[in-house]
Amino acid sequence: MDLGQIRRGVDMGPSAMRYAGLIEEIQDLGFEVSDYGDITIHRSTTGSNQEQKLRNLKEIIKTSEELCRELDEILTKGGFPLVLGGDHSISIGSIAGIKKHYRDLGVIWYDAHADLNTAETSPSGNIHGMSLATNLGLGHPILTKIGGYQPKIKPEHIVIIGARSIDEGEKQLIREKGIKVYTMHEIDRRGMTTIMEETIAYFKDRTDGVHLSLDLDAIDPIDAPGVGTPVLGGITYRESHLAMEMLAEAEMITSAEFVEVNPIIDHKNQTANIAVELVTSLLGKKLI
Ligand code: 6HN
Ligand code: MN
Ligand code: MN
Ligand code: MN
Repeated sequence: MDLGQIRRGVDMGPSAMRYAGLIEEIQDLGFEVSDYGDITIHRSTTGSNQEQKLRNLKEIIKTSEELCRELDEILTKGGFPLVLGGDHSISIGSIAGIKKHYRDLGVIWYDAHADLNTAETSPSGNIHGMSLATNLGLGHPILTKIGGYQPKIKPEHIVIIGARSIDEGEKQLIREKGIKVYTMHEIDRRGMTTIMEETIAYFKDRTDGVHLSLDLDAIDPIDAPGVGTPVLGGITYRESHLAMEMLAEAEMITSAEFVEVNPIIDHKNQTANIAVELVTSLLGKKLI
């Protein structure tokens, strides 16, 4: 889906990751893979595109409800859901389906942005910048109630990692709700090892499952250029592998999504390749 923002192409992200060998790489690790295929997106050619404050709201709701049902089904069958984006608005549907299976779901939001806007604070009207707020139960009720309930996530069950572009309204919300954020400043200053150790310890006693929502724009655009909203000064390629490897070692992650890969902007599928590599590190691939 690419309806959560304006730049076209991010709906091709899942194909790019499949072409980069995602399924084969996961199978090589010894897992059985069921590819549920793509969800059909109903892009309206008229009408709701004109909605400035919540662009493509109706279509995003439809897609989110469907994604929610599919993830509910995968978890009921005992699978590990791995969701491929698409822009970050897909996390509204994915977390709606996943949270049904946990009492206290933790979320790691690995992103250059906080995605904590609502229609009132958003500078763009793009719903991908509102997805974490929606999961907190903030914003338009038709969005926050996907799956028939809200909120999905408590503020104390969120850790944001890699943030470096946060809007004024989002800063206010972070302070107000006391959301844990490791900005690039903390990562530079204290190192990824410490940040991941703290994140893992933080979730250990608080949650009964942890979802990783990884926006490829968390990574520096030098390494991951194929994203719609690049921000200079990001997490390095190697730091990102380290983060995934530490999560794998902690056996903490119960579901994941990799979003915002845009092949039109990418160089030779580099960003999709990195996404696939990070998936394999998250699933336990070791260097030796
Ligand atoms: N993403 N904060 C900006 C906005 O429009 O709300 C950018 C959001 C980017 C969202 O990367 O998932
Ligand atoms: Mn391969
Ligand atoms: Mn995001
Ligand atoms: Mn982002």
